[in-house]
Amino acid sequence: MIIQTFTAYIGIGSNLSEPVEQVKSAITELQHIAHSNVTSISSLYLSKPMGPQDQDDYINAVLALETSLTPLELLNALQLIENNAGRVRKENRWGARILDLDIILYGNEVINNERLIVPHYGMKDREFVLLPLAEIAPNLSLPNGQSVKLLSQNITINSMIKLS
Ligand code: A4P
Ligand code: MG
Repeated sequence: MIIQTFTAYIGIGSNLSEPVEQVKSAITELQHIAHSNVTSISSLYLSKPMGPQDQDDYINAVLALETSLTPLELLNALQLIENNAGRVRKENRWGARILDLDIILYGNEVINNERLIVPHYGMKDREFVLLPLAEIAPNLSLPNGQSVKLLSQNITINSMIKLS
């Protein structure tokens, strides 16, 4: 039997409880997701909060995962990691969080259902997604053909700093 695999790109964000450590341990957890292999990891980036400004700066990163999980199975795995990190879901949109794991892209798929919108709805407007993504996948295009590198070159950087 041939098992189909997809390259998914996962956005990682944290601005609470030692965010650098949160992002590093999330990367370790992502390396342990079943039926999946992490194939590249971006640098960590220090970014200004998008949304309410009365919260700390974020640490963001993006990684690539070869996976044979379906998109919803992958989302379940990500939400389990978020919950284990102590994430409490609050009503306040774009508020502070210990760990946020988003599916940025899943192969060339376009997904739009109750639980999942892929490509991630905000990816094209977020320097903290586009720059780390272009770092690890400079030749990548979105399902609609747009170049990630071009998008990353045209986004406002908002004083984001590449850490390591
Ligand atoms: N969901 C739909 N599509 C996806 C997807 N592609 N990946 C659903 C992951 N989840 C997806 O998510 C709410 C629901 O979205 C999930 O149950 C899933 O079914 P959530 O993580 O509970 O909520 P959220 O992340 O607080 O909501 P939202 O609006 O997605 O937040 P954002 O847009 O991710 O923004 N500033 C900086 N500098 N860096 C950041 O990382 N992050 C946010 C959060 C705000 N400001 C930031 C950053
Ligand atoms: Mg999220």
